[in-house]
Amino acid sequence: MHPALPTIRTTCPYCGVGCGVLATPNASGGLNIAGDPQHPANLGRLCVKGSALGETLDRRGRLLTPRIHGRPARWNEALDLVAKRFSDTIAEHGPDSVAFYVSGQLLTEDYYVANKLMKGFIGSANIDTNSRLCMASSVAGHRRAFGSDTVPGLYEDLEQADLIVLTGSNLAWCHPVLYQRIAAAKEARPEMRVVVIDPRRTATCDIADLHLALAPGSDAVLFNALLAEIAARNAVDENFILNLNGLEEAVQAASQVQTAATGLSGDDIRRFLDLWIGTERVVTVYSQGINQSESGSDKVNAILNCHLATGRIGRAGMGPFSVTGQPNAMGGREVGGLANMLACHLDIENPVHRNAVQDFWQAPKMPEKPGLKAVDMFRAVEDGRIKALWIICTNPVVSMPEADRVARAIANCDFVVVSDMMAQTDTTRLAHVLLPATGWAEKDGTVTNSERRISRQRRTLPSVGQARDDWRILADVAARMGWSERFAWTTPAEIFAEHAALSGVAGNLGSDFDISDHAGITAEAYDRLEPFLWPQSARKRGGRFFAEGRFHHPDGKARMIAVTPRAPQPTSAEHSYRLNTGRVRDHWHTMTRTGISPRLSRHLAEPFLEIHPRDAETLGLTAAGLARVSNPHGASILRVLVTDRVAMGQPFAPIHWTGETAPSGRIDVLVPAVTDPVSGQPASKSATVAIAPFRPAWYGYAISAKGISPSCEYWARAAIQGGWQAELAGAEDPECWMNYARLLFGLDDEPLTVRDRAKGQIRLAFISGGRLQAALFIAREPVGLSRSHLGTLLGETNPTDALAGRPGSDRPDQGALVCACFNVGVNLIRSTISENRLTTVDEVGTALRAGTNCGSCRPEIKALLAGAIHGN
Ligand SMILES: Nc1nc2c(c(=O)[nH]1)N[C@H]1C(S)=C(S)[C@@H](COP(=O)(O)OP(=O)(O)OC[C@H]3O[C@@H](n4cnc5c(=O)[nH]c(N)nc54)[C@H](O)[C@@H]3O)O[C@H]1N2
Ligand SMILES: Nc1nc2c(c(=O)[nH]1)N[C@H]1C(S)=C(S)[C@@H](COP(=O)(O)OP(=O)(O)OC[C@H]3O[C@@H](n4cnc5c(=O)[nH]c(N)nc54)[C@H](O)[C@@H]3O)O[C@H]1N2
Ligand code: SF4
Ligand SMILES: [Mo]
Repeated sequence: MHPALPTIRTTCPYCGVGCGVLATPNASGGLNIAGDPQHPANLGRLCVKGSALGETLDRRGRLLTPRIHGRPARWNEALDLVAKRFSDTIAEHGPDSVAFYVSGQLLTEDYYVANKLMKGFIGSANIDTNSRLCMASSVAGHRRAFGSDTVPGLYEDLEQADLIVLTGSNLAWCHPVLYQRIAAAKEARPEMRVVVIDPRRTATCDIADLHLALAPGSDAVLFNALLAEIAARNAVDENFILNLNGLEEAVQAASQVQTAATGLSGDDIRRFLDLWIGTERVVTVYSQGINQSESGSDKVNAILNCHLATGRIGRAGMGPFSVTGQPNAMGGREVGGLANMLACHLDIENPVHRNAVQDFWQAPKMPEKPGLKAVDMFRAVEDGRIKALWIICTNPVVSMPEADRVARAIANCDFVVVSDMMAQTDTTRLAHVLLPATGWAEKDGTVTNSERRISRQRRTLPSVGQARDDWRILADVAARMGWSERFAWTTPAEIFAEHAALSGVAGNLGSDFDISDHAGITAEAYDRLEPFLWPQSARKRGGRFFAEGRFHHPDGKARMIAVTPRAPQPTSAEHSYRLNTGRVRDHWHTMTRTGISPRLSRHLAEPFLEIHPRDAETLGLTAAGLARVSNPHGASILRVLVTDRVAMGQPFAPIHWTGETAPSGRIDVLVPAVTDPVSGQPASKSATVAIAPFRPAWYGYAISAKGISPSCEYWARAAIQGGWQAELAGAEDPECWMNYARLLFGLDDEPLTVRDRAKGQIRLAFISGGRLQAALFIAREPVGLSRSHLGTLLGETNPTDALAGRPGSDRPDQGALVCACFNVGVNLIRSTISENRLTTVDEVGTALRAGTNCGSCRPEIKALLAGAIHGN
């Protein structure tokens, strides 16, 4: 062990829970990771993604130098070129001919600089962010209701509530530490109730007393029914409603709803209404099942309406709660990183606000109107209105709706700059100039989590190659465009101090976001900065908002919005399935980081389609076979996963696979760019599609210690211990399997080949120095091999084993991985449960350790327990 390298307190770079992480540099140049017991968000807990951070810090795949048209370049050359092309384009076509597309994963300091450069100096509001795909409807809903983008509550409300409603949120997988906090609170106070509203039966339903599998898109109907019932039962808070406008109109609109549209039984709806209305301390948590909709803002307001009418907001254990997805979605909103915001929650269209920010920045010009929102921005790229585009910290070729169209638009743009930490992504591939950014462990700054808590992210490792911090790259370009004095910071601390000072100006104009206590922060104080809740100013420090009924509209009142629910785009005879999309437990978005970790890749290793057994039967789909999903926008091929977790007609597919990991699994090629008219957020969860079996001539499974470069209709690659695996399927047999395998693995050697002509199976193994280097298994049916076993054979010395493709008697097949921390598979858990007649998750933990570290797999273990049948 390295002697006494100090532990550094930092923050997890994944979800919006914003867990504190203890990172200790180790002798091998990496980090040992633990939860920070002192951080208020997680109190020492981490989920599996956070725990595996140490496995994702590899140099492999990193972008090490700037590149111009693919060739390595020097920083000066690259920065000069970016500045010149942006300046020339602006000079010739005006400021609105350029755009930045940035990310809720940037640090506040990076984001601040990007926003200042575009809005204050270039003089356009064409800066938008992947938060448009994520939080825009919540922002719009908050601003309509409260007059500001304010999250009223705190995480501790989740523990203090008597009822938690989770709608459009798979908290168990997407905000695991908050889920665990709720699960622990419920265990301590079993009278606490949890309702999950989701068309799908997710892992989150594990703690639900009631699961409402409503019809997709019908949330506003349900919450309107709730508002109407609140009014009918006189459950409004007579004092609080004095602080509201629009109550009558909202109730009037709500009373029109027909609850049949939810597809729920009258009994279930009544239970929900009784519970909600009868429980004072209620928190309604919502996320992408609400936001990502063609009427997401209305859905948000339908929820806010109920909390406003009952005055259940801003007090202990109650309130609406938009849980943010990305680590700094909130910080991005605070700096004004969306095209329709200014800075510090000020309004771009308000001349007083605009002038105040312009004075503060000493900016030459400011846009008077909002810029282009993400979908419109890429349309403008497509039709040539935007001629220079800078994409930072996001992968739109994968994550934007109509992704193929977005890819074409970027490919045809005159000048595209991409800043990323990784060399090869679907988006970096299209860059004219590629700029290497430092990653999580290498950068200093701040992030804001879902409860408005600002935490330091601290540098824990030296930067890789020539990578530079995003704020510095932006400031260097700004300087080259002629604004060096206004972009002259030398540290993130100085940027934070400026941001905090500007927030004081905003606070004087009535903004909720005011952290002016930190305006003059020194480098030392910034180094020591403890996690704190905003606001932090002479006016207000931390705490909840709105309990006293004062809001940020000019008259100080909140607005209830009359909501007329809208159904999603109808399905048609040809495209009769509604495709739901979302996340899996162990991967993050486009997997550029989590995809490196074998541990995180074992839970779900390929893109899949969850489909109801009756639909599968109708369509002739078989479990573990492949399905082709298509509509006029594009087509995907996905592995079939037959399950009644989804309802008939409502298949689900994950968003994570890319051209790098499974080119036929990119799901956003199918999602139409239909957006919410208020927020501009795309409806990412309701594409209409046709589904048919994809029947390849052959199925394959490959493992290799080096690379695998498949060429066939379907493939999905994943990291395994000591190398890679790939699932394959092809429409036609190649002429020679040996040549195919050589190309696949980039090996010239003679493989050991075993054929079973009767079954049509072929197995080829490349052995070198007595060790297994690579193997390919081909069959006419989906290859029925033990992946968990084969995945451990690379480098092993017994090739017969490799060709057998199943565990020897001394090595039981673990099956799909459930507990990623202790490597425990589904088969072992099942057999241990039945042999020992285990009945609780804790008993499984005692027997196998599964579920005892990060706890992310506890809902799945519970489901296995529920499915276990103990004989007498
Ligand atoms: N493991 C993991 N965690 C993550 C991320 C990740 O990539 N991986 N990403 C982070 C980010 S950026 C975000 S934004 C969050 C997202 O967190 P979530 O919003 O919780 O995640 P999703 O899986 O996108 O969608 C949530 C649920 O919405 C449901 N849904 C679909 N349509 C409807 C509907 O009409 N009504 C209702 N009520 N529900 C519906 C889906 O079935 C799904 O279960 O997760 C964050 N955390
Ligand atoms: N159908 C469908 N589509 C969706 C969604 C859905 O639920 N359904 N969800 C949407 C949502 S909520 C979101 S948030 C988006 C997410 O989609 P994206 O933002 O496109 O996904 P990421 O993989 O997080 O992209 C981050 C990129 O930044 C790079 N990176 C990481 N750290 C840094 C850094 O410090 N600096 C720089 N410069 N680069 C860095 C990573 O390597 C990666 O390439 O997807 C959206 N798309
Ligand atoms: S819940 Fe997991 S992914 Fe989210 S911040 Fe905490 S450790 Fe990171
Ligand atoms: Mo997100």
